[in-house]
Amino acid sequence: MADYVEMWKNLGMDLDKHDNLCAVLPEAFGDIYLSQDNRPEGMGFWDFVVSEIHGIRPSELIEAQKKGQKVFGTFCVYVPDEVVIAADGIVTGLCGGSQFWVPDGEAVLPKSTCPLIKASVGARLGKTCPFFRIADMYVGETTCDGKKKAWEILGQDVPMHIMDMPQMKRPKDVEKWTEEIREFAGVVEKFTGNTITPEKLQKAIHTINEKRKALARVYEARKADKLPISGKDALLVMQIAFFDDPVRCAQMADKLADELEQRIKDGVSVFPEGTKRILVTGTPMAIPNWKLHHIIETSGGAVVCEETCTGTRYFENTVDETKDNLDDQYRAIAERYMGINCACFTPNHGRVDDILRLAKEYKVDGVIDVNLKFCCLYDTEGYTVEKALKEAGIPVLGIETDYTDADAQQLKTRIEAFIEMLN
Ligand code: BJ8
Repeated sequence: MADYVEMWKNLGMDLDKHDNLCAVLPEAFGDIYLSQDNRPEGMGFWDFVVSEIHGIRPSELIEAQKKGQKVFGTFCVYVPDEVVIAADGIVTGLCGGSQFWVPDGEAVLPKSTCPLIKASVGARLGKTCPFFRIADMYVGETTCDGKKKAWEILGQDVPMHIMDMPQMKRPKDVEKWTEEIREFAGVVEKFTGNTITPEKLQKAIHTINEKRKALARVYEARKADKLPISGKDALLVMQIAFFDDPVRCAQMADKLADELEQRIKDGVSVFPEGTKRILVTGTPMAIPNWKLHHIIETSGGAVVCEETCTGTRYFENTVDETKDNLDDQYRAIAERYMGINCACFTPNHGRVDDILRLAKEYKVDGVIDVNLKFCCLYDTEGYTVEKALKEAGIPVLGIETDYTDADAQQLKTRIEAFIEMLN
């Protein structure tokens, strides 16, 4: 990695602690990623982003700030990037995916909080992630109880806007979410000093739709009988999509998709024939949480799709681009986002339908339903998900895990047995 020490110092980071993180990440990435055979050449870009993860994009963001742009940090796929971009702002995803940040989160949160929340709070308060230092404003949402309370703590340290998520999907809830988006637009306009016009919003909607379509192409390639890309690599693309520049991200995902489509034509596969195809469902996997995918793909399985927020929930469905006034545009944005099926909604039949559909589309042999420890929402919904899968005759394994390696061996044993059973 190039020398970014001065930048990190100026961001008020804890350099000694941060050095420890920088020391372990390359080795982990080498073991998990670079050890894979026959990876697509197009992964070079995404590997490069990881190799410079706390340097290159943070310095781009700082340069943009110097030119007057504001950076908004988000934690959930319901927060509409389009609105921020229409006001010349920049969005960066902030969910923490490393155990490294958990102890600093546990200093202020109960241990029985989900690791994603603990890591996100810890990354800010421990001063060990440049993205958390750079963001001018955080945007939270009222999805789960743990997050709601975490916002109150983070809000003492950084400007914070919270979007009030509906908990149901009735027409009046879509109405409410439309209003919430309109209010968010007002906050963003005030914070950036820029006005959102229908033209600017239309352009922003198009930008994010293009990114969604490019990511969807990468996923489409994973439906092929011969898999042109591993699940680990596809997951990495998704994780980086949360914080990279959206236009560049779309270009690089399209380039990768071109290569994958060619690989399909050429019959190139990264897995031996007969490798069992696994759909992963459940809680999101923020970077650098590669644990489950690595275990599955070193246990005789291949992850062919993720029904998670670091998967299909992030890119499926686009916003209607034909609307030409703000009222209709906010409504169109609300409708697209309310189509995402997070376990925070009740009832949430749409998610079960999605899982059954994806299992068919990606021709899966089995499903692994993963829950981050202490996420009550996905844990509880696991009952309904697993029941529906069993009724459909699709083998399913429910697991619960966190960011530590303490259960890695035990998980490997269970996953190996599950894949063996699929044979
Ligand atoms: S749309 S999944 S990104 S809320 S933080 S709910 S794991 S206890 S992340 Fe999420 Fe938005 Fe839903 Fe997706 Fe559970 Fe943890 Fe809460 Fe979590």
